[in-house]
Amino acid sequence: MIQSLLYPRVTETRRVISLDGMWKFQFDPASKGVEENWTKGLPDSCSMPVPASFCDIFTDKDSREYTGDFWYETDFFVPGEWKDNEIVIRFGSVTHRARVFVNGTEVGSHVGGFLPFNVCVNDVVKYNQYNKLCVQANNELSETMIPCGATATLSNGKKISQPYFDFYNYAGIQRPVKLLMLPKESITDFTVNHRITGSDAEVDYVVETTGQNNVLVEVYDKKGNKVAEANGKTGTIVVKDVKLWNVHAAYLYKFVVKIVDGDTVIDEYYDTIGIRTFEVKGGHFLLNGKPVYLKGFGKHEDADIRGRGLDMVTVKRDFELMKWIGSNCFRTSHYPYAEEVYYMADEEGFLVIDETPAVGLMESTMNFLAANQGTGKKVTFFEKETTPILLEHHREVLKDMIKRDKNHASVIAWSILNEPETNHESATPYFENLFDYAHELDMQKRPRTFAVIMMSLPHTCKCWQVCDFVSLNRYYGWYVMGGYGMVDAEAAFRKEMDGWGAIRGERPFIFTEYGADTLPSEHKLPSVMWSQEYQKEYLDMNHRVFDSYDWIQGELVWNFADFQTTEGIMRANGNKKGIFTRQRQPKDAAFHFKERWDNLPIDYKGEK
Ligand code: CKU
Repeated sequence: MIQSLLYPRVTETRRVISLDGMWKFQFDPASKGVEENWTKGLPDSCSMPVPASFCDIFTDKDSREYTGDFWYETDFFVPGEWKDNEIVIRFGSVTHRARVFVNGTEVGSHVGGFLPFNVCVNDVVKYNQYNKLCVQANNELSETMIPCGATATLSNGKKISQPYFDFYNYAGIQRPVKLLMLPKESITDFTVNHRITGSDAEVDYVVETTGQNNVLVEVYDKKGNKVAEANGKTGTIVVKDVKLWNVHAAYLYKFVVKIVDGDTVIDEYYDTIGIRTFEVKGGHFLLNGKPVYLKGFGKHEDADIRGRGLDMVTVKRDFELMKWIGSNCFRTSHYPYAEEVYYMADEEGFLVIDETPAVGLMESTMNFLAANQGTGKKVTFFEKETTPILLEHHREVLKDMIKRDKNHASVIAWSILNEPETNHESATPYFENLFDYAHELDMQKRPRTFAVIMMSLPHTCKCWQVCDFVSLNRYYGWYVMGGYGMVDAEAAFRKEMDGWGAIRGERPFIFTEYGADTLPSEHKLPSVMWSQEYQKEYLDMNHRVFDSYDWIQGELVWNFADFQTTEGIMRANGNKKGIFTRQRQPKDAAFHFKERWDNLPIDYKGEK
């Protein structure tokens, strides 16, 4: 079966059964599961909710920090009337690797922890009976997959994850698992691209199917009236008097795709799609041709106990908070989020910068030391023997992210890496390869960017030119020149911005990170770093700088909420740069942002 990333939907021809709930779970530190037939059932398991990260559920540290192979098991029933169809198990994500076994037979595998994959199980399932599903998962980090990291072994023989990134390496079956029944001849993909022509829209579309029969596309408005239709696997649909999708004013049409043979509907799929255009032009972001200033957050999928497991209560609360505070945008730092998040962004009219999990592509102190032990010489990150393998995997992930997310009106841009090493020219070909590929894959040709680390400056960064808009992560007043040194921080910040101003051409810039760790318990007059008062002073300084350059076209503060990281002297039980606490309550800075963002017009610094 062709790998389809379409979001599972029930229609006349399709069925979906959720497999979420309590599964069986077992660690496999010796990686002996396959050999010992765990593929048919786990010998000594405990129960485990799906979806969830397993880590914070346990009360002992060995389990929380567990690194290596671990297994999940459940039983699923396949209805007899599904015979002669395609039977598929669809994982929203398994972090970071998975091998899937049904009734003891391996039916598929996947590498990469943040995107969906399907396994086809027709040949191995028993109909009208329960079937056994076992998943061997693995959460070890390496330099040949994204996110990058290492796996070390402690003196007691246990493995430990060493992420080259600043978020906890949560793992498990973290997103929903679904059993699908699809017809043999089915729709595998569907792509749209919009053009506004006066009061109408032209929507170019491409449908992919597994067969030769004809395809129909129908568009319905909110009330359920058919407003347009077209015939054929590719074509253009004209939507008259179009209601455009807009910031906080989303309008979604229902697109229905059918494979037909005369009067018979062989397959039917639908999706909710907003019609809009988005481009970078003349130094501005233009949504439906009008300038829009980006206000919002870098986020994480992160919450108490469930870790990175999809939790719709948290997702909904986050959107309520993002609306309350007056934001209009977020970046899915540092990996593609669950599909449910993008559907909510479509509905709520939020702009999303969609990011791959390419974080940690940098000689951090940890991996730099390790690399040097072996070779005795310093290699830059993109000059390693393993770089081609990393690039291949990165391309695969980019392809699947764009394939999965390309039809969302909310998705306005692709962030292809976060804070990679860019000060050596050996990095440039790696970037060009991926940026070209993103354009090739995306029919809408969304603008492309990557988040530029503090050490990459106007005169040192060798890669910013590949961006359609440049995204800076900057911490003047926190990691450098913090506290009473704020006055110097502001001067240094302005100096850097003047440098960019001189070379940027027409490109707009945004900030994808700026922030200060802040403990909600700490107040101090006058301020000290970590106090709520300092967070406000830090933000005031940053905003003063942003407001004095008209080519700075957006501000996404780091971070929406406090989040879990690996323990260490730099982090007080996690990163505390949240504007909200991890429990999604406001710090003082939240009111500061509300005041600012409620008063910034949507076309702030737009053409007059
Ligand atoms: C954030 C050197 C800046 C690294 N950057 C990446 C992000 O993942 C971190 O959480 C900064 C921080 O708070 O340090």
